[in-house]
Amino acid sequence: MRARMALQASGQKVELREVLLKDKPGSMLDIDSTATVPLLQFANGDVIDESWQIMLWALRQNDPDSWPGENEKLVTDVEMLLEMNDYSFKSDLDHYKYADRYPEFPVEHYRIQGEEFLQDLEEILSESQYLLGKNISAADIAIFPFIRQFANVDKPWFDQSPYPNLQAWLECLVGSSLFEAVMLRLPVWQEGDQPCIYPVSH
Ligand SMILES: N[C@@H](CCC(=O)N[C@@H](CS)C(=O)NCC(=O)O)C(=O)O
Repeated sequence: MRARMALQASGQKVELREVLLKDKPGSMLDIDSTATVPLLQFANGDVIDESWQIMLWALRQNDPDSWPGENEKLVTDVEMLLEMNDYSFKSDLDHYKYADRYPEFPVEHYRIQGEEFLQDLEEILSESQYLLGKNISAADIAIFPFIRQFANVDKPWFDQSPYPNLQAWLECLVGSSLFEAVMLRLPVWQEGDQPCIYPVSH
């Protein structure tokens, strides 16, 4: 999702192959043993298998909205938030989402663990409209899909939770045209298909 949004924002075109995680194509397994999505392969065979690195690559080609632009300080700031999101919150989110697979604790236990990150974000967003200031940046784009998943586990709970700034931030990003554009469902890729160029030109 975050990689697609960066491609969409930068207008950087790639051939997009939608895959089913439970039925990954052999050609995908051949190029990268981690076999996670997203995966970007270049014509020379180089591969990027981290979504944040794909975002950076796209934005370094073209960054009309100055998400990190050429600003290395901003890149470091995004990376600090992403580290919390990707290495700690993501695991809390998985436990909360699939609490029935982790019956050692009730679902509320996993929610409380995830809330630590929600509290950090709420604090930031009580002082600025977006995570790195008054303008949207790659940090917002990279993190909000995970907060959206967390919120959707129990939306009535999230809507009454003590995080009003986070709620408003999420609503704004989920309602954005950028998010709407990447939610477009594409058919699963099959060998021999016509290339699907993404982002789609209008
Ligand atoms: N570090 C990777 C993690 C990506 C990741 O975990 N992707 C999940 C789907 S959202 C995946 O491909 N899982 C492999 C599987 O379920 O087989 C990134 O952010 O690019």
